[in-house]
Amino acid sequence: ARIIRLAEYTPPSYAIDSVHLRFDLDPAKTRVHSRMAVRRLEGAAESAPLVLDGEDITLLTLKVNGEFVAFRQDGNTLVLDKLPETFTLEIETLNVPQANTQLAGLYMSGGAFFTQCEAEGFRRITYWPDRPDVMSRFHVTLRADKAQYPVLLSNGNLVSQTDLDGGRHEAVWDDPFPKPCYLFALVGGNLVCREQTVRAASGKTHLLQVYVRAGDLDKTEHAMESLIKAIAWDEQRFGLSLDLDRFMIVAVSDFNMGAMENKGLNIFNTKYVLANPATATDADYDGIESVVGHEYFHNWTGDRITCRDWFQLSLKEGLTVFRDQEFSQDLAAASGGESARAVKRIEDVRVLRTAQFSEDAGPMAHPVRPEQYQAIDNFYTATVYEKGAEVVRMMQTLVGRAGFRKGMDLYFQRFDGQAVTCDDFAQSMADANPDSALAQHLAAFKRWYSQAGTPRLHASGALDTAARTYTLTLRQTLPDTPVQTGKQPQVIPVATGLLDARGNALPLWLQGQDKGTSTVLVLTEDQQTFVFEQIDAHAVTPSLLRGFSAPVILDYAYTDAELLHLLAHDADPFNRWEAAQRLTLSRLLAAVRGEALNLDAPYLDALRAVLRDPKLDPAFKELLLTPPGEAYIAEQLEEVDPPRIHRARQALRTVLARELAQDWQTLWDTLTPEGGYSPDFASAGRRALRNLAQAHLCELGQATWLGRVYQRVKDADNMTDRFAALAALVHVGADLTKPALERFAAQFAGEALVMDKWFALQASAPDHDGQQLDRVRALMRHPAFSIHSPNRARSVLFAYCQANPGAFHRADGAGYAFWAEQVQALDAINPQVAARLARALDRWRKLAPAYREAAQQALRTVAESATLSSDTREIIERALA
Ligand code: BAL
Ligand code: ZN
Repeated sequence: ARIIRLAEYTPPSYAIDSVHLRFDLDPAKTRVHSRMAVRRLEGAAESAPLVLDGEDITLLTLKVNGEFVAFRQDGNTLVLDKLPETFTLEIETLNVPQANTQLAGLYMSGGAFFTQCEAEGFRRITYWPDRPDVMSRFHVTLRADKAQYPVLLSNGNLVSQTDLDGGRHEAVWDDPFPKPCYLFALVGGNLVCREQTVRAASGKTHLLQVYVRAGDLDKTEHAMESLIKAIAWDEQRFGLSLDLDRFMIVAVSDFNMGAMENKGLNIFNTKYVLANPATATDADYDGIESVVGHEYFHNWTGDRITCRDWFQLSLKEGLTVFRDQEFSQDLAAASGGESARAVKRIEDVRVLRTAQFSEDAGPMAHPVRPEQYQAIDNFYTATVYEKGAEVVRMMQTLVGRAGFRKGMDLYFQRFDGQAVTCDDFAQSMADANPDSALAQHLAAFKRWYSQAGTPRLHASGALDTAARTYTLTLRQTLPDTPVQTGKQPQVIPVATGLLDARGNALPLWLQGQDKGTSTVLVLTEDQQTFVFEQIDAHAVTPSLLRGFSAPVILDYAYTDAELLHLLAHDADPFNRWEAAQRLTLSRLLAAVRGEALNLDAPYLDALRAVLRDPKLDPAFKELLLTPPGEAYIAEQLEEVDPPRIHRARQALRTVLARELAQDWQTLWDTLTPEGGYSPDFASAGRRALRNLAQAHLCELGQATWLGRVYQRVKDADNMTDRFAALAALVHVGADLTKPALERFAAQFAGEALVMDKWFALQASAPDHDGQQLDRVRALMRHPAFSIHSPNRARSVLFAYCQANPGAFHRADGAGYAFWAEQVQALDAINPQVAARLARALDRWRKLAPAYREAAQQALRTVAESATLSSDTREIIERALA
């Protein structure tokens, strides 16, 4: 397949200033007529050809200024030569939406029409220069049978709706903002909507709509509330107002991604829209709030200012993830105080360290701004999104919140309405804050965009009581990654505090300056020392990288005593959590190495003290008592035996269940619900901790507990508690598991999202008896399973191959053979989803030999299949390279 390189970027030769699109929608034959006003751009040669992309569509007619003209076909592109400076280009194509199983372009779901155009779906609708730096005014006419498709939506404002002959009708939409084609969307179907008019701070009123299938309207309140909060937050925090009269969200059950920020017409996976207490968990409520926020925030960071090319994807994604993280933190803090902010931060860092750090250490390692790709869909990654967000967060750390706002203002002042680059964003931040460390070290800072790999931050400290100094030495190393070696130092902000022996925060003096009790040290060289003065202490424990101030691996030789000290006293809640994680991790790693699991009294006492501390949030306690995940543990090892990791982690849970049994019981008794279900931060935290207690109590295997939990599956008044109870039974593999699962399935057979959870829970269950793969195969034979539905495929295949390492990795290779089968089966249907599943073997080289050989064999099997998509081929080739 062709490799696309950033270094080969050239600007477009032609602009399409406006386009009139007309769709005659029909599942079997949709005609798409497109009339474009085209203009040769300044700087382009008179002989410059116009290159149009197209894929899986039939060209019916092509006219320039009303005349049929000759054109060349080059693979999937049409090339037009000898063009006038300005002209009208008319193209008619035929689409077959019902045959579109890739869910990119125009497709059907549940008898309705939907589109997904990012990144390169528009070319599956009509011929077009499918690149984000071609921005056009879209005017769209939709025609369809009125009875079957009463709702016809596109971007922007509704101009007219008219009945046509033959039971058809027409809707005309006009989007006042020029946009790249990846932001185009249409929806046609039998949908209902919740709507609300809101008045923004600017005084303007806006119509907000959330469209769903009939029967789901009672699950739209939270999405609507989240949207309203997002609008208010963006005005308040960034001075960015909604620029459209109407803003629509449409839910669809078959969707490759989470959601899509099409201008004024966001299309969402139902998973991120639909919620009521009976069907959605607290995590679902949180996910909806953050994804609704995310897509809404794209309206400015993505839609008003978009990417020049797809290498710049993090320009909009890293920034928008940062914005949605800040939104969730601000909302949590508004109801749960500052410690709620820390809880959100910990949750985000957990995702980053699990998904992104492993990506950065594996065959798919790529910079936040990748330099090459075969299939851009493969680069919607944790690196571009989550590490990209960390890069933006470090900018905020270096210039301060107010400085960051100034940088955002300058960015919009300079680039509103344009398609730009990551450099443009960083330059705006630096220029708005000329005295900042960011401006001073901009070139070095921007290596975060160009260098792949997770930096290691090596720290060591020396106390000199005679000189009253504490000298902290920081050194950074950056590993080689595929195709990148010999890296340069990056700019690493290290938020730091120092604790004395009693746990008090020491005043920080650096070069005669008073830095309070927490300061950001900025490491810009390979190695630097920072000398804290006026230190009056006999012992100093450094609290480093507070709030996880940079996406690095911190190497500091903490003793257990120091970690227990930080866990007990650190003013930074993130580092209290981190200290507990480190204490737990070192015990787990010893167990994985084969040592007896030793949960010593000081460690257990520290955990008990946390559980009993009335000042700590339940949500924080829950995070602190949850051991690092299996994938994260695996990353700490040179050679990985996944079932062994699973057993070690399970053994730890069992000991924690036993040793802290009284505390779990107390938590269970005292964290009883207060009033009816509400997804707010405090209530969700109480449920999370109570359900963690319940899971541990079930580990003890007492019949009374298992019976009580079975009863909760039957009568819990909300899905969070019901599902936690079911999960506890599945996890321990109790006799009651089977009836509980059956009862649950009977009750929620009509709720697709709940059934996704039911499938995923079983597919990710521990392999108690060596039969787990057979159970997964049985799940695939369930009448409600369909590999065509991405959510359902993810709920079984991904839950087993990616989220269940202890069961998936088998020395006999049966898990890998299953994976190979499913990757190939999915690839023929939906390459984007298949390529994601393909990544389950990213880290095969780290596996212990028996697994490794079997995994390599499975990878080779997939590599040898003749019909592989470029999406999946790229992943497999990189894994084997
Ligand atoms: N732009 C693709 C989906 C998202 O990141 O919002
Ligand atoms: Zn996004």
